Amino acid sequence: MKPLLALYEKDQPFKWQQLNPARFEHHEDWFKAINPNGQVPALVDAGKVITESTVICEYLEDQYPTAVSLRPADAFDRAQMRVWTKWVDEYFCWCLSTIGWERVIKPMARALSDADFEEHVRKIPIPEQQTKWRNARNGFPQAVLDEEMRKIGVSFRKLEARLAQCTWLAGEQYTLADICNYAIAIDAPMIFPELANTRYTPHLVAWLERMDARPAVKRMMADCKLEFTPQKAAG
Ligand SMILES: N[C@@H](CCC(=O)N[C@@H](CS)C(=O)NCC(=O)O)C(=O)O
Repeated sequence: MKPLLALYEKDQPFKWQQLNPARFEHHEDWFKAINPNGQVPALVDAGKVITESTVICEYLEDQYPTAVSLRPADAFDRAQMRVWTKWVDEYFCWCLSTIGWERVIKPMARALSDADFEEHVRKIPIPEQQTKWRNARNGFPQAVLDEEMRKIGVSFRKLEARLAQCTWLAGEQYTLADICNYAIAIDAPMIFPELANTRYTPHLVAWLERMDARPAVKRMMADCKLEFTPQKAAG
């Protein structure tokens, strides 16, 4: 979702393909020839491959300096933007991801026979991801799930505190920090109503509504019909 949002905000033409994790499409050889990690997203631009969702967003900003700039010109504001993109990549996305894997990948993996599952896992190029698939199939320990839920609560409160101070995460300009965090926090009030709601996190809820209302976000949602977002997974 992050690169798609950046592409729509910058109004750049592109072709896209959604891969289905239930069919392990991202571990097929044709896709591993594009991204040897066997993970989405990957961007192919002028025959070159760019991976890592936040890096792709920065690349789009560098390569296509359109009238819509998703990075502040001011060095301090730009640093704030990167603090927030780093935080979502290193902390926020991981706790949400574990809950998503528990709720969606686990049943998906359990639907396969032991032999079929192991055959798919053998095609996963990153050993840590192989372990994650196996852990998901076994079910994450309750202590791990509890800790991840605690971190999700910490994350929502952190976003709430920031958004009580500024309109957007990097300050007064809409930036990649908003795109990268929205891609993870979207639907938080629906999926975690006890942690994200108008009473406890009103500024977070208002920011999500501001994001939902952006014309580029609406166009992206209408055109792309995302079926495998972490939010849908977690929900
Ligand atoms: N750090 C990478 C993470 C990519 C990632 O975790 N992709 C997930 C989907 S959101 C994936 O392809 N998972 C499948 C797998 O690892 O088997 C990024 O931000 O692009």
